[in-house]
Amino acid sequence: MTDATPPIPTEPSHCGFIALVGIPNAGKSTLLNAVVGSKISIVSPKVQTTRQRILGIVMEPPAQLIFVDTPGIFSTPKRRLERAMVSAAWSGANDADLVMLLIDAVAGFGHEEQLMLTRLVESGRRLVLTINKIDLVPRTTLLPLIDALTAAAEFETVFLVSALTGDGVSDMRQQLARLVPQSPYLYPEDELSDIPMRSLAAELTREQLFKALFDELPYELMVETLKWQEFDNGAVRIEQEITVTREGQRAIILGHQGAMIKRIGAAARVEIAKILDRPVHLFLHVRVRSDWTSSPEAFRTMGLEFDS
Ligand SMILES: Nc1nc2c(ncn2[C@@H]2O[C@H](COP(=O)(O)OP(=O)(O)OP(=O)(O)O)[C@@H](O)[C@H]2O)c(=O)[nH]1
Ligand SMILES: [Mg+2]
Repeated sequence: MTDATPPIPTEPSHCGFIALVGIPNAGKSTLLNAVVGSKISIVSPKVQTTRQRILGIVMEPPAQLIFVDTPGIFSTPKRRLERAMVSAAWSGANDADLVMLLIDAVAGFGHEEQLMLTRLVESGRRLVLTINKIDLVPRTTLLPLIDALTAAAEFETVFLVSALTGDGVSDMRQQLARLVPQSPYLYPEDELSDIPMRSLAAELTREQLFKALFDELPYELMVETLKWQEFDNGAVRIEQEITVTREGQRAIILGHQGAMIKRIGAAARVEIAKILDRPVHLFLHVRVRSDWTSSPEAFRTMGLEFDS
């Protein structure tokens, strides 16, 4: 006869994908970084910053929350790149267990949000609502906004957050942990994202290009990490290529006597070194390729579908 001790009851684990969708600039990437607690996805005051789906993985035991940052959705994508981005956002939404509609409290519930919400309701996905940027509006404006949105669709819950200050973010994590389905964890517990370091490093350079150039930033710009060499002393040598479509854009990025590219490189190097936690030597080249936006290979590099 064995004297078996009864198994210790353990809580079943939960795990699910939560897609962050919203119009460009709603603060999806800022929120992703805030929930993960690390810079995974780049952010800028300009619209259409995020180009591909990026996962942010959060442990909230007994749940693992897999957030999916997506490009901003808008109803009139014209260029091939825009179409590919909007399409990547919709497929992020369609693959998720929960879709989080992110509404910018300042922008409110406008026409674009209405179109998006109609399509989300038609998709039959489970929806949660997040009003972001609450640091920018008086509290009294929030209630009518929530009323209008909850009248238009059924949301399982409503969050009020400021992704920038972090207000409401930890409460959001805890509540979402109860909403994702029962499932084993799908990623290792110490993983923060699925984005390869080479791609994140390229994204961090793209972020500095946004910051430095702002209004002069060419829309058709791509950054790619070409070489990555690790040395015994811990340092990393990274070579990246910035591709633009016209010579004039190249000149803007280089700046007078190369001053602009030097500044961008220095700032990007600091950001990349922060994430890698080791010394970084960064080398940037700018090339002109007038037709890169009609190259299927370039889209693949960016993680986008060419024929969207
Ligand atoms: N004041 C304030 N600003 C915010 C907040 N969240 C985001 N922002 C700002 O809004 C701008 C856009 O933020 P992003 O996170 O890049 O927005 P996004 O929705 O990812 O944009 P796309 O990738 O272009 O679709 C940035 O300037 C952020 O600093 C917030 O809670 N409060
Ligand atoms: Mg973004």
